[in-house]
Amino acid sequence: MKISPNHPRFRSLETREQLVQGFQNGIVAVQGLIAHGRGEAFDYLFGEITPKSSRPATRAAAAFLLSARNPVISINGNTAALVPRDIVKLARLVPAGLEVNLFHRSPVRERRIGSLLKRNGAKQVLGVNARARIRIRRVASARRSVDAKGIGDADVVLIPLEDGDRAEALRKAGKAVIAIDLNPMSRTSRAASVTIVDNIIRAIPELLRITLRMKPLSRSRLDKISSSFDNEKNLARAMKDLIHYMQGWA
Ligand code: PTJ
Repeated sequence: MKISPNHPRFRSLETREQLVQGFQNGIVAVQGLIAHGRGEAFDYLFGEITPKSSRPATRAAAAFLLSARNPVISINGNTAALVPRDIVKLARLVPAGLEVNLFHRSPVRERRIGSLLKRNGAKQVLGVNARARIRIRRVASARRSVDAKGIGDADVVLIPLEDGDRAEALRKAGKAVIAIDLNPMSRTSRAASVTIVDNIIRAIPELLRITLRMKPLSRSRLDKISSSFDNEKNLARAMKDLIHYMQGWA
């Protein structure tokens, strides 16, 4: 479907279209369309703009990524369909590994997502036909199985649009977890070390921009930014952003 850029809901409709095409091309799980609907509802309540609270979270996320020993970005179907180019650029900039890790696991979809990332400039994609896999304890889904060289060995993991179960398990495994989730109340948001409460279509380009700007900072400066970030307090700010926008309607 061709959407006119003059339509007042152009960006939202275009995003839906990207996901539908991603589903038709075997990238997005059918459940991914439902998950997007939940995210979209929150985005609507935030006024479809980046909440103020996401700025300190984005800075903290960049600091964690840039100072990590082995940072890895976990890729699911929705992420691959919505931000393939920028997520690869971010991985190359940090540099961080890219690992396909699906909730609704299928080897065919893993391979398709891997090829899509490669077409967008990724040199190596982990998690596709991986021989050396290990299991993360306390995860009750297919996401428990991770690449031993990727998420298995990572000290910092970026998990856009994740389920709470694995976010909690990754923290328990001693990893720093960066989540991107429009729902500030989700289990993922609360379990993460840093949660960027924003739509992934805005959050990843912004994270890319901030990471580029922070890349020259010293290790001690990065450590100061990451250690002074308080996720619980920042999620409370995100709730205030949401209430503030909704009060404008009352
Ligand atoms: O491709 P797969 O098989 O790995 O599956 C991916 C989905 C997204 C289907 C899977 O991870 C899933 O079921 O996720 P959940 O548990 O529904 O959680 C998705 C979270 O992401 C929810 O809290 C949504 O509010 C949030 N969300 C959805 N769309 C966006 C979003 N957050 C930011 N930006 C979005 N565009």
